[in-house]
Amino acid sequence: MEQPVILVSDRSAVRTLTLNRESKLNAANDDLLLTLTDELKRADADPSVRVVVITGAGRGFCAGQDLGDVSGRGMTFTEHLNHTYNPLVRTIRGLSKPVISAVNGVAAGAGASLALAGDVRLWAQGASLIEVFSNIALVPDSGSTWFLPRLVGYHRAFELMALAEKVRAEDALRLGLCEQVFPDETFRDDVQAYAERLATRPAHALKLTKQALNAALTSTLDQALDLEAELQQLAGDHWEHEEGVTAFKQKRPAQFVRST
Ligand code: T3D
Repeated sequence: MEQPVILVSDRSAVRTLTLNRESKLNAANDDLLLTLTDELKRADADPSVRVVVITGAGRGFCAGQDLGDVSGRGMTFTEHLNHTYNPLVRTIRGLSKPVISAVNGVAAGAGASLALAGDVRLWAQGASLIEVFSNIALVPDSGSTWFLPRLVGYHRAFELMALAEKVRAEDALRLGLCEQVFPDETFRDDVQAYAERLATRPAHALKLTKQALNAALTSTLDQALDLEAELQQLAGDHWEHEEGVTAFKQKRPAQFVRST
């Protein structure tokens, strides 16, 4: 029987979506990309989910486009990107809940873009990232040209893309490509613990924070100040704010998770 391309599992308020084409280092075919996008939307709509984790089965995170699945697909490159990768990246960035890219192993090509696209990037010690596109004479896509220079600057991004050099976890941390590196042996448990901690934070405020940060990446200071003022009203009117202030005054931890 054929394996599902995306494994879906829930623990506490954390939904984990696992890319599941292990023998190809989770290289992406259309089924994987479209299913992942659908599952992200499903997680966003599910009130029991507060954090989404994207990770890979086996020793790879994602080796990018499945190079055995390209010919005869009946689409131009532009059409294919607009049909698969671009909606996926837009869905991750637009999700109202935090998305963790849990990079368990090699992330190459569009897999590197996925590794960068999460709100939080957690890496295993043995993980690596390669902007591998130039090895097959393609242009970095799926957001890599947008994410990488914002993280490391134009020149470092160009070098990584032109030479397709492997970035290992220690350097990724130094360069700001990830927030935390965990030992390989405990990686999946460490990711779960991190995600559960994030799930206790105020979901509504984080949704607005994500909205503000995404907008700020392409806005002026004036626009950012205006949007902050608008979103702060929404946050201030929400019960989470009242709970946070009350908890502070009562010298107890705030309880931001409520059964509705
Ligand atoms: O719309 C469009 O099509 C444009 C979009 C493009 C987006 C892209 O992502 S373009 C970039 C595509 N990806 C690549 O070029 C990466 C190719 N893979 C590699 O360079 C290497 O496999 C890695 C550096 C990722 C890992 O190397 P290593 O030595 O750890 O593993 P390996 O032995 O090369 O790979 C293990 C298996 O996975 C192997 O299969 P085998 O020989 O054991 O049967 C290998 O063929 C397979 N595999 C790895 N990457 C891909 C793949 N199979 C198909 N497609 C792959 N991308």
